[in-house]
Amino acid sequence: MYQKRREKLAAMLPENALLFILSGHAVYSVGDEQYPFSVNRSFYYLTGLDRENMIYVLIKKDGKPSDALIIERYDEMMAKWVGGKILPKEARAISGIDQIIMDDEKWSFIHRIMAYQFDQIPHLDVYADFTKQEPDQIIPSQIFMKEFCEKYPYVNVNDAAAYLTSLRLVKEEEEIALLKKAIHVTNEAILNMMSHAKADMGENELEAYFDFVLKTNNCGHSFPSIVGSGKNGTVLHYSDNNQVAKDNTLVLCDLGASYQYYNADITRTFPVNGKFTPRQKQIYNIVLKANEYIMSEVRPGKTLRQLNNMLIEFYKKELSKIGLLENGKRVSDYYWHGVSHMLGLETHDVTLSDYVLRPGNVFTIEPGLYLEEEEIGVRIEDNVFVTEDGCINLSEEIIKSVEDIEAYMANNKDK
Ligand SMILES: [Mn+2]
Repeated sequence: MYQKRREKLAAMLPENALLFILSGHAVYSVGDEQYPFSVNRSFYYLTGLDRENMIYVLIKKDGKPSDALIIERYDEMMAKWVGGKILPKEARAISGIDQIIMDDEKWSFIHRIMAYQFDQIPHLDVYADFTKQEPDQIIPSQIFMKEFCEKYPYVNVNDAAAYLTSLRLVKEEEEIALLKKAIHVTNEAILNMMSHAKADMGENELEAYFDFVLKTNNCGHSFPSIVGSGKNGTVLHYSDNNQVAKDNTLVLCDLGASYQYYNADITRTFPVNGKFTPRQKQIYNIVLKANEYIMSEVRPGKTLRQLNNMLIEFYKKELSKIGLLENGKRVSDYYWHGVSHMLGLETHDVTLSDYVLRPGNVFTIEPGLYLEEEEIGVRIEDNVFVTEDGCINLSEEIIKSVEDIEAYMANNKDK
C-alpha cells in the first residue's frame, strides 16, 4: 500500500528530482515536558511510520525512482529511558523501504546522491513539504532545506504539498475501512452519552462517557470534543465543556474517534432529558432536512462551495417560512460556517483551492442553525464518501431522526 503510494508520487515528479519528507518531532510545552508527538501525515501516508526525526528520501534519476529512509540510530540507553526507538529492520518491515540510512550518516548519503547521480544537472528540482499555518511558523522541512541549500545552493526548491494533497484527496479502500472503524467507535461513544444523559448533569460528565468508549477501543480523539448545552451549542468551537446541561436544553456534541490516524468527525444534537420541545424539534428538523438535501446533491464535478451555496438557498426558504428572516435578519445570523471540509488523516484534511469533487473523496456534511437568544444550537454532521454518481454516508449507522433519538434515550436510560 505504501509502496504504491510512493510510486504514484514518483510518477508526478519531473524526470530528475529529489524529494525529502520529514516526520517531524515533538515540541516542548513547559520545562522538559513535550507536547505529544504528532507525525506529519504525509510522511505517515507514504511510509506507515509514526516516529520522530525520520526522513523519507525519493530519488528520481532519468525517470527511474528509488528511495531511502533516514532514521535515528538505535540507542540502547535511550531506549531504556523513553523506549520507542525503532530498529532498521522494523522500519523496513513496516514501510517496505529497503534502504535505511542512519541519521548521523545522512549528509554523506545525500552528498553521494548530489555528487554522483545529479552532478550533470545545473538546477536540480528538490522537493519538500512546506505546509504551514502562519508565516512565522518554523517547520522542520524549512530548517532541513536551509541546511541543504547551504551545501548545495544551485538547486530549485519546490513545495511537494500539492502533489501529496492530490494523492491524499482520493481515498483507497483500506483508508475507507479505517475511517469506518473510527466512525463505528464514535457511534458507540455517542450512544453511551445518550444513554447516560439526564437533566442537570455536567457537560464534562457527558464528555467522560464519550471518552470512556474511545479509550477502551484504543482510539484517540480527532480533535478536542465540543459538548455544548443550550447557549453553548451556539458557539462554534466551544470546548470548555464545564457548564451544567440544564433541563429542557439541547446538547450539541461535535466529536470524533481517531483510529490509526484516520479521523471521524461527527456532530449529533440531542435533548439532555431525552425529549425535544416543539420548538427544538422544529429547528432540528430543518437542519436534518438540510443534511439530507445536501447529501443527495453530492456528485463528482461539484465543489464544496457549490454545496454550501445550495444550503444557504435552502435555508432562505425554510427560515422565512417560520419567520426567522423578518426585521432584516439574514441566514448568516443563524448559520455562518461552511457545510463541508475534507476528512482523512487530518480532521480538516488537505485540499486544493476550488477543488472539484471526484470519486474517492471523503468529506463532512455539517449544516447547523444557531439561535442564540433561544439558546438553541443544532448541528448534524455526517461523513460521506464520493462515488461515481453520488455518495455513500459512512456514518449512516449513527441515529439522527427525532424519533430514533427519543426512542433510544427512552429505552436505554442509564444502561
Ligand atoms: Mn467537521
